Amino acid sequence: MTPAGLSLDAPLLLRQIHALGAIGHDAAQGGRTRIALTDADKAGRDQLVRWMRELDLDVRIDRVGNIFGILPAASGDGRPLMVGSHIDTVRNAGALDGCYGVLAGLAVARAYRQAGILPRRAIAVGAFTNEEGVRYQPDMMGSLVHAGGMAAQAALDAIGIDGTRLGDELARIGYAGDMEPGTLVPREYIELHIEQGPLLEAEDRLIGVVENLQGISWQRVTVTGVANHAGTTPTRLRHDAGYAAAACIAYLREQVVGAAPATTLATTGSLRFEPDVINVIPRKATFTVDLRDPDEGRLQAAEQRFADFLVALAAHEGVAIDTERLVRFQPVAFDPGLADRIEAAARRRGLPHMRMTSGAGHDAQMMARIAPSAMIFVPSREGISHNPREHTDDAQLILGAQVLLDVVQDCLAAH
Ligand code: HGY
Ligand code: MN
Ligand code: MN
Repeated sequence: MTPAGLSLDAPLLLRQIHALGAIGHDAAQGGRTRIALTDADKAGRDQLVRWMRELDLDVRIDRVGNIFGILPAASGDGRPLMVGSHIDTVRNAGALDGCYGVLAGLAVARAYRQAGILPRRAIAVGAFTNEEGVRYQPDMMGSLVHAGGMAAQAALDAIGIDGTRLGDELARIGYAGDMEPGTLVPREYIELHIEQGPLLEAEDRLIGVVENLQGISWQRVTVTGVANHAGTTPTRLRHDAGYAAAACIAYLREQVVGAAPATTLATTGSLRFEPDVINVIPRKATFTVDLRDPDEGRLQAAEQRFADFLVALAAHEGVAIDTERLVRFQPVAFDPGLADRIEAAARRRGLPHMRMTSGAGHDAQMMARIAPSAMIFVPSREGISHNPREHTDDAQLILGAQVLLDVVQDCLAAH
């Protein structure tokens, strides 16, 4: 039992994780897909709101569809403590990314309800819109707007990779709320999340005390060459957009990542050729570049090296290369005091833990702009995520949620 006699309903937390994971599930692929503002995302949102109402939380929805379930304070009007994450997913995702943190937040609120007590300050459980940024960029969009880093109107006017307008889709699924984003300014924000990487498992730790989060640079690159016959066009006369794209991907791995400290990461997750026909030299290649590094200087150096390479490649291959910046977030340091509370909670429970950097982007990096924020990680089996094989043992999930409840109570006891 935790200090104030609050206890988590662990079986219900696990049932809700599985139930939410079943929404948008594709048995053939093995995962679930609830891309932001699709019907599947709506179904997930509807289920979350039902669970919030079952706990008699005050459900508030803001203009960009961020959902908050608020457990009121026993008295007084101190700023709320906020926990949360996201419930939108990438394509064919695991069941835990984001969802675990939101549902563990509900479990924290439920612990108070089941004990028949109210917290000293209100507890807000947040589910932010479009954390994944798959359909509409940037990622972490809902929390970015909440934190004042993007105007609500700009988010509503964002055009997706499918040509839809975010605000239209939000209205279509019935989550165009009326609360002004950023209305809820928490005194602290704590996000529980799976690590999505291999470190905790490799180090045989159960809790990650996340001190910082690496910088993220997303861009879309468009190469325009000349379509031509695959059988009649000598190599020296080609302006092959497909080859140029492949050269970029190879350069990123060999020269940008290979020549940099081990911390720089480069990923091309999306690549499209036109006309995408076996015997036609591609006239166009459109691909994405995701660069990350915990150090801002190294991230800038990686961006610059790649930009210089594109200029030289365009000249050498006789193609045009255009880039469009989609996302750029600097590395973020979380609140040392909150990190200390997380570490103390893990230590009190005798849980092996370690301090670490987050490789993935999270809503906490946006909330850190307006409130002391920190994250708690639990292990991911084989470090796998953004993949149906994403897995964390039930016992590990429960321990993480208990640490979250401990930290919440610790914060509420202090302020
Ligand atoms: O891209 C990320 O790191 C996060 O999953 N949106
Ligand atoms: Mn996530
Ligand atoms: Mn994710």
